[in-house]
Amino acid sequence: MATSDSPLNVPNVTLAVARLEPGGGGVSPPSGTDDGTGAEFFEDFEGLTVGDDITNTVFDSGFQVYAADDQASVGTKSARFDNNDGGSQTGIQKNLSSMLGQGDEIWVRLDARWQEGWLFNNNIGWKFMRVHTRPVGQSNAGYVDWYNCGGRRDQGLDSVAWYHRSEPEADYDIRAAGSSRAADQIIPGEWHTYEMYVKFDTEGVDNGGTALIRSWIDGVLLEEVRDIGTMADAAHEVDRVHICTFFNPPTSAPFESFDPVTEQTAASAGAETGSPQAQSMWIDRMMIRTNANPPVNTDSAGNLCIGV
Ligand SMILES: [Ca+2]
Repeated sequence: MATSDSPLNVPNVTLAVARLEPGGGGVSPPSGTDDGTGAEFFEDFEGLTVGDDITNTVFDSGFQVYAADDQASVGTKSARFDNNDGGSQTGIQKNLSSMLGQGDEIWVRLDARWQEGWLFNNNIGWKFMRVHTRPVGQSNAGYVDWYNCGGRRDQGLDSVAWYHRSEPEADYDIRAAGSSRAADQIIPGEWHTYEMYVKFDTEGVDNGGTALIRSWIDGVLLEEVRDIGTMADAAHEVDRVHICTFFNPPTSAPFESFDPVTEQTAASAGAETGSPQAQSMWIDRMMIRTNANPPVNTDSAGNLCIGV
């Protein structure tokens, strides 16, 4: 099904991520599937016309996201995200049908495949999954994020493959995980299943609140963040999800890309303004659930999740 990605046709590469060690969380994927019944959002892209820009049809906003049949995790179609060299605006926004608030929960699950030879923007990272919070009816109070990146030097983090960030937390706390076991990797050129869960509160469960962030790859728990808030104010609301949104280029040198083949950074002209190069990625089988219609599966630690 998958074919080589020209012109950046290089062997499969790896981007290391950390997983919880055995005993620290789930170590096997959940069983069963979720057909999307009652889900806030589910799209397998099979009913779409190849080539159509779907940023304002399937989704509510975005840039250069198309129905495609050159890759798919299930069926024959997916959504392809095309990034220009130096581009900073690809990605999509999906609005929720009703606002979430304190105590509510959201799960965002999708299959994703990065083109072989994909380069991440170093230093600031790349916004893989985001959930947006705001004061009621106003513009912005920050996002809860899953970033993929090569590092974040302004935070003293090198060779960091992914991290979670909670902007609503006043200190912009960052949870980072460095390279780990070879088996625990994001692999460009292959489809894998990624999921993020957020429970919304002003304090984490370890600090007297109920806020939690969890993430999974292929149904295996990567991290559980227990000690930071996910809302700045209990009266705020959660209105939308962003997927694979723009790179937010660094504002000062060094302008670098992160090469997952070598896990090294390099000077990159494109990284000064956005994507380090022209490159594409695909998503499929995207689902959003909330506590109004929660998932039916659990991981091996008993955590509710949409699953694989
Ligand atoms: Ca599909």
